[in-house]
Amino acid sequence: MRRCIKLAKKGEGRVSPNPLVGAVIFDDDFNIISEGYHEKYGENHAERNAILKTNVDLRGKSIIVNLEPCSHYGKTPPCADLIIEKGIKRVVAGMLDPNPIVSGNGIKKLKEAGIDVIVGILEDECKELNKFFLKDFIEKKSYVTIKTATTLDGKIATKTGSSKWITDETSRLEVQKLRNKYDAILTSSKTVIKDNPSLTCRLKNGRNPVRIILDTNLTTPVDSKVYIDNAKIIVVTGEKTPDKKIKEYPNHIKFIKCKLKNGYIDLKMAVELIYKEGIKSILIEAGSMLNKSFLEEELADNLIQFIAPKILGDRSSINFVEGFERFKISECNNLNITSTKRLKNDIMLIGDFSKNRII
Ligand code: AOF
Ligand code: ZN
Repeated sequence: MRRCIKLAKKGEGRVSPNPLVGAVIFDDDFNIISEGYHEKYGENHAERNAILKTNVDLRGKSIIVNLEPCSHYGKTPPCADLIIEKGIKRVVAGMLDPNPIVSGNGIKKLKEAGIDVIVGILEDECKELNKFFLKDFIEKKSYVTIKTATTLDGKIATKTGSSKWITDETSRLEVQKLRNKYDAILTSSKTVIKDNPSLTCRLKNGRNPVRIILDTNLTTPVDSKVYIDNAKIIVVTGEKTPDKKIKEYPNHIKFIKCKLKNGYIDLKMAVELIYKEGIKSILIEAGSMLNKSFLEEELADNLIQFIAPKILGDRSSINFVEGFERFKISECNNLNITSTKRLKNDIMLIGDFSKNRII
């Protein structure tokens, strides 16, 4: 199953809104006969790729896959049918498919054909792998992650705005990998004005995510780097923003008008509108105010914090979340840590916000 998960990850950034799936076929002595993964949206599923890659007679063999094989005619015929047709005798699946047209039906079909089926191997890891897909099918919402890079004392910049660089180059490479994985990166007009980031993915063979800018009154310069046309760009603006002002921007930008709340974009509504654009996962790369608003409204599922072994210690420097008035520890936003990774000199901490946990 770990091998399946590893294979599945090769499809990151390429298969959305479909799941990440890997499949391995093996014999009774656990020799691997073939393997495959879902490589690209709309193309063959993992099981089909693994099966079609080999000329070996698969009768009596076993297949392991991190998601229940499908039972429906979609862009390709059902994987369950192909497994049956090839005479495979055992199927091991990591988890059931949350997609209602499949959920349980794939397993049923296989069992009815006399195949030995086992479900739920490394289930938590399989769910973690496909958390965007689960969020989509279970809650009909985009999966939201806040990414930040801080000192040990939680600072993202000095009071004069100096922030280059808090984390080292290995951490910054991880950020590029994240950009390759999420459907979209979201930031604020404030960050665009202050840092003029490009928010592209600069990995070799990487792909650019959709870039989303929240710009209540359209104050970002029309020639900001983020507006350069090599990926889809969405600007969420206030419902009263005049069309005349929108027309000043490059016309490849998609504008979405959104209700305001206390003078700013209503984040709950913005996230719903973004989901309607087909975006299933959002990586927030912004500053302390937007981070705070996402926490306040409990709209974030996940936090990825790169922590550098530096202490700034200045009271006026900028925290990665700012603006709460809280008096009790019981008022904190709590996280369940899902992983910690030591990078060169930094730590990458990943956690789910407890309130929004779907796994
Ligand atoms: C995948 N890749 O390896 C598996 C999937 O639109 P379709 O026809 O490609 O079907 C997508 C559905 O198929 C998806 O929502 C999931 O329920 C099921 N399994 N999908 O894209 C795969 N095994
Ligand atoms: Zn399938």
